[in-house]
Amino acid sequence: MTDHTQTNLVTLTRHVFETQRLHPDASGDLSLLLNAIQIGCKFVEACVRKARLVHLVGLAGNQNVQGEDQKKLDVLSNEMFVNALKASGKVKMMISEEDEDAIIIQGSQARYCVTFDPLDGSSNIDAGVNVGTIFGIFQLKNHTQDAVAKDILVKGSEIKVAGYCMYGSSCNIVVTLGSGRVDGFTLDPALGEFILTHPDIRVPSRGKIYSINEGNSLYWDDATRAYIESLKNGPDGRKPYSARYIGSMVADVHRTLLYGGIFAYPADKKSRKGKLRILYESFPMAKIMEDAGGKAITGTKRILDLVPESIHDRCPVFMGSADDVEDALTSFKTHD
Ligand code: AHM
Ligand code: MG
Repeated sequence: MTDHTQTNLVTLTRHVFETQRLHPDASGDLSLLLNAIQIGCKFVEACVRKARLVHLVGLAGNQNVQGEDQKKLDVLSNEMFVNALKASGKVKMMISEEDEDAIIIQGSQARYCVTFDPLDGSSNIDAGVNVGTIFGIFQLKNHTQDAVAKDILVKGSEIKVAGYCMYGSSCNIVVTLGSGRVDGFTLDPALGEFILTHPDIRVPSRGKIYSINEGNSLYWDDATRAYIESLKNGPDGRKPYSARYIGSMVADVHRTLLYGGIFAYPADKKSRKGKLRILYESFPMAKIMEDAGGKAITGTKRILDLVPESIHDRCPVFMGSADDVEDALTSFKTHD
């Protein structure tokens, strides 16, 4: 909890406004979008905390004891983000993991598309394991006409703002506003504000932890298998790496960002493009990792150089400490 003798608090809102002031020509639109996202995150955090108590866990379509329809937490979270973003008046298109089609605001003169996964890792929720929200903000090239879904099929390096919120033992937002700096904020429940607790996060250049679903190893390609084997055998005379895998991308990436090492969801014989979705999982996390001094690749290519073929397209992911990701890249070059 915030030290209440400390009166010069840097809240997320203050940080966003201070960053905006560094750009005198900024319209303030991004600040309004981030405000909407922040409200969405506070709402989801409150729901996640009380999910078991108010019967929010379980499947959508169920009825509670009063015979009322229950909404699954990811449905509720999605509605919250869509409504908050719409109400900001600054979004022209939204791409959500929960919606098959792009959500287009007809007649909007806004310039931005927000991509998000409202509740990532939701299969973990019933066990009280960390879940998260992932988001990216892109500026659309053509904002005078109504948007169409293909307007967002752009290179990852076009992403302006990227972030995630982790609902864990504390609630943390980590965000890059595009200037190559990543900051982390912790929700003070008493104030209802995100307070800057992790300024200018830099991922260590090398780590000691690898994070991958090893249950899929039967289906891995030779490059992935050789690389993970090398970590277990103590690469280059170093100690063998430790394995950590939560199965919630936000939590696995958060730990990788703070402690270093590598997080991977590779392509395999079952999932030729891996599992993670480019627009609202891989791109925002790759942007954060790079801005914090790390790297993010598919195995062979930089993730932020990809252009998705469809709004829910997927890509393989290896991200984390620069030296660790370089080693993965070398394995892919060797096993080409
Ligand atoms: P989801 O968007 O359906 O929650 O799936 C994405 C999640 C990621 O958070 C996590 O990295 C991955 O799925 C785990 O998948 P697996 O259970 O196959 O290891
Ligand atoms: Mg997801």
